[in-house]
Amino acid sequence: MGYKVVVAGATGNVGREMLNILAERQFPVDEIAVLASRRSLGTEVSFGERTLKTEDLDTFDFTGWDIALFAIGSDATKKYAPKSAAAGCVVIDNSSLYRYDPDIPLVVPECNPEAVEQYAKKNIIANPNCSTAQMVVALKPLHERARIKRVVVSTYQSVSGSGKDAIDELWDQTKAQYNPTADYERKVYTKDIAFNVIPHIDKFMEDGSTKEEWKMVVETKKIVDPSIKVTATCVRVPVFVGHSEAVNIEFEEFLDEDEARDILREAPGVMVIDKREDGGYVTPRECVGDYATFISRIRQDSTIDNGLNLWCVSDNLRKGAALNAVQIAETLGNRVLKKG
Ligand code: 11C
Repeated sequence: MGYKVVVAGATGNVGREMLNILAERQFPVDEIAVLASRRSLGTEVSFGERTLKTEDLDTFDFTGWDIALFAIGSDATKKYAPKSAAAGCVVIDNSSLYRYDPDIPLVVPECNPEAVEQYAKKNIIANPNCSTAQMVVALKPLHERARIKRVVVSTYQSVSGSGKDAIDELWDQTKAQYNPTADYERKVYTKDIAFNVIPHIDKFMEDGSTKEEWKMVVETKKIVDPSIKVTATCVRVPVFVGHSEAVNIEFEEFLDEDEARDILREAPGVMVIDKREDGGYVTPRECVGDYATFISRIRQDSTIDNGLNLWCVSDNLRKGAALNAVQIAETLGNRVLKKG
């Protein structure tokens, strides 16, 4: 016996990936419902070999369904997640709405799988921000060995993190550079994204940081260890899919770069590609469609006693969103619901 699964926001980038990954990983699905807002109603989406028609999120009755994967943004989540949770259908939510609620677990299954067991307080489990998810997969095994004190991270985030309109904006602006008669309008970003980089993701906070940077700080603490200090600079780059991060880590104990490489080679969800030669590292184009978080450029930071640098790349729509959500569903199934 399997699960009755709902995917809300099934026509978006992340919703479609959720369906792909449920099918690819053969998640035990007995029945599936794909939900969309009224404006996308009737749109067809693929689930393995099947084509499914979307149903209306607004009128859907969650009673009798087991798990709902939500990829609909915070405002819609606020309206529909409590409906699902109250009907007994556990929500795994990709928005930021519930991540910081102490009664709601924030889970990356490679790091804190046991946290799913806290789901019942509100029948909701939160999925982290994409830039946090890939970083903590690398941090957690290193923290277990040498205790991380502080992380300094700079991100290079793809436009797919801002949704489909941002993908179109990069595409249109890029074409317009070579065709002076082509016109484009800036809709998503406040500066040009083609042939440029923008040090601004999400809204500005009072202290001058952005909400994306704040999320990396707060979510790393909640998932790995509240004692870890994180400082982040998040930057949008003209890449379609795949977020990259340059991560500097200061440990309490000395950790040799070779040992760190060995630890990461054994770590779940991590693939080390670190050859110290031309091309012996991973770039975002190579990680698209993959499940792993790729780690390259592992090296000692000789400016401090116990420091390492590394380069971390992952498919932000997969590990950063849809894959992690499906892994949470798998973990919930294996540890708690136990069907399938
Ligand atoms: C970006 N990380 O790349 C964002 C997208 O909190 O789930 C995901 C925002 C979130 O723009």
